[in-house]
Amino acid sequence: MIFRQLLDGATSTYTYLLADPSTRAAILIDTVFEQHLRDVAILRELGLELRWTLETHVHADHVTGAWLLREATGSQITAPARAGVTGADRLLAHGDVVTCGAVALEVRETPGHTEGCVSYVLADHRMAFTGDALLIRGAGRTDFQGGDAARLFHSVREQVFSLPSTCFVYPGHDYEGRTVTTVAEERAHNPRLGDHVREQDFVGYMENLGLPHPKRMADAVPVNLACGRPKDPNAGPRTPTWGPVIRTFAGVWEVPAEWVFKHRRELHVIDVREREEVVASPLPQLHEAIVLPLSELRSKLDTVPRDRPVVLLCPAGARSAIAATILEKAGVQQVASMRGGILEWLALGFTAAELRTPA
Ligand SMILES: N[C@@H](CCC(=O)N[C@@H](CS)C(=O)NCC(=O)O)C(=O)O
Ligand SMILES: [Fe+2]
Repeated sequence: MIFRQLLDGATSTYTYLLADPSTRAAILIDTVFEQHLRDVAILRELGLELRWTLETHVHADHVTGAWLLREATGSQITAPARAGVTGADRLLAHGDVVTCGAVALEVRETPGHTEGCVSYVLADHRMAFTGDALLIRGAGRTDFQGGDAARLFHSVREQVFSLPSTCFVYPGHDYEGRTVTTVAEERAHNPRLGDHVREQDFVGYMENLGLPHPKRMADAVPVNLACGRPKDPNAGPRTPTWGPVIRTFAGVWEVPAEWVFKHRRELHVIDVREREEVVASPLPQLHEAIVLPLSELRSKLDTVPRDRPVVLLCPAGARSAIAATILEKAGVQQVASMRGGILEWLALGFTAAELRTPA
């Protein structure tokens, strides 16, 4: 199985990617709206087709990326049946199985953090995704959205701690950067829910957490109840439309050399090689390209034209990637690095002169 654990640092939320290596079909568990382009990038770079998005619950601290991903990839939105959401393609109840090629996830209702929480367990019981029911050495709070400490106690004991002791447990969040635990570890060492803790101790513990409500709760919950569909349908991180621009998992906007060639007269092309390199290099200067070396870029930001999209290039597309990031941070709206660089340009059979604009 292909497996990735992805982090949204702003909310300490984990998103899990599971995919079948032979059919390339993929599942994402608990996506984050703001991480849309990251999720699309990892799917593209690993050659995966997103089949399902899964939620462990209606989140109170962040907005799900499920709706954006369905728009972008045609994936199907699932949600726990008891979560009360509208707009899902499939509602999941206890005992249901979500399959995706050879990957199968069993649905276990684990209410208590919220009324509609579920956990997902791999069919061979090697991994469980517990959302905020069981956290590493902790448990999700139980003070809103139908939360109930006694129910959570039974959910974890009966649905998670009954799994094999070696089963890996992947939580929905970790606020200390811990990534994974096991059933045995939590049974032995979880201070709230370990085998040594009685139900009334857990309830007393949870009633006295005294946490402020999540900062984004009032905005996030209604949107999550609509599967992440924002009130403004154009909101959210989207792929630009000025060209076939993609955001890589490395976080760089890129366009293909072939497209740059065809559209070169509608762009500003900037060569970020050093000046002496442009003169001495066996790689020719593309004639209409502006030479603005990477080492000068930060101090000459105001010389970068902004009236057309800006495409950056260098020998292989490495330095131009950094340059694109610098310009993006400087507020240039339409900017991308040319994938593969001048080497790719030449490999495609284009010559240096072809960037010349006819007089
Ligand atoms: N400071 C965070 C709070 C996040 C929060 O309350 N997280 C919930 C999960 S949605 C939780 O159960 N936290 C457990 C804990 O902090 O012990 C925010 O404002 O978003
Ligand atoms: Fe939560």
